[in-house]
Amino acid sequence: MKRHWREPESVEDLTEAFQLIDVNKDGSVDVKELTNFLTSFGEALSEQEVKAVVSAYDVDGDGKLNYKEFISKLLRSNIE
Ligand SMILES: [Ca+2]
Ligand SMILES: [Ca+2]
Repeated sequence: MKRHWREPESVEDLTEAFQLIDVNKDGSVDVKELTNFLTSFGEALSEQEVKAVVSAYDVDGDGKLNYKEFISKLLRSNIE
């Protein structure tokens, strides 16, 4: 099943996206989860590219994006 990734426009969109991406429900999105998610939307990103995205948003440096990091960074990048 291929769907088109659309830019999240609201906190609700992002919350929904976060829950979809966080497959193992541990409260954070890791590189593997994000790679799988983007691939399912037809985004051909390598693991290295996804890693770069994650580290750009990873405030506390644990290599994963928790909900707060995910929401605040993505919202800000959309507003700017
Ligand atoms: Ca997870
Ligand atoms: Ca983090």
